[in-house]
Amino acid sequence: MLTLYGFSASNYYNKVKLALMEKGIAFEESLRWPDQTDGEVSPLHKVPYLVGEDGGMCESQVIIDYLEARYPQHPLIPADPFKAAKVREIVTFLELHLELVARQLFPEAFFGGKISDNLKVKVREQLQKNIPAAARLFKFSPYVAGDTFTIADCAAIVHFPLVSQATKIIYGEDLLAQVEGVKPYMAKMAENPNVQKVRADSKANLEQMLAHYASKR
Ligand SMILES: N[C@@H](CCC(=O)N[C@@H](CS)C(=O)NCC(=O)O)C(=O)O
Repeated sequence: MLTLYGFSASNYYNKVKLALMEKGIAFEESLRWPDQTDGEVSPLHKVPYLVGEDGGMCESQVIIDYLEARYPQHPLIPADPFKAAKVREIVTFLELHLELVARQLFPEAFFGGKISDNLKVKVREQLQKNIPAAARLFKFSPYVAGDTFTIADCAAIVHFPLVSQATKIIYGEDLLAQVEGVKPYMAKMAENPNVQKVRADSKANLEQMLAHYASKR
């Protein structure tokens, strides 16, 4: 049996959880806050990490690539190498160029901290460049990478709302709203029962997460 470690309010945790559910792989969840993680499996104490009969590993994309190779049922990455690359390209844009940039706003947007005005300006400039660039890759037909549900959807579904919320809180404007198609895409994805389950679990975990982080300050 596979065990997914982390917490349900984490977007990266939910990216892997959604992939496991969509692939129909049996797994159990075990709650771990970053300070409770196993440094042998997740040396930077980040979540998610996965442990199964083969061993343990961290980094959501590494985990998903492992799951695809190990459990070929219900593929979430196309078999064709070029199409697979195009799916992974979207994941990289979502994470490296959108989520990781917007993440710098999270301490103030979500955790009651303060970030400098300088950083806010810098992040806004980067997002204003990166969002339209990423948007050139998005298909929304109806899935983010084309006509099939892929790992790019597992990433988009969990990362889009955070980029929207963080920029709305910090700048008073959802910088992702400029991308035509995000809203109807998210509405369509919300029809998926696995997405609904992940969202409900995330919501239920949110207050617990805020309390946990507040107790560490
Ligand atoms: N690149 C990592 C990012 C994971 C990540 O940033 N996880 C956050 C929760 S959403 C975390 O564990 N943060 C705690 C920390 O960095 O100490 C992945 O894809 O798994």
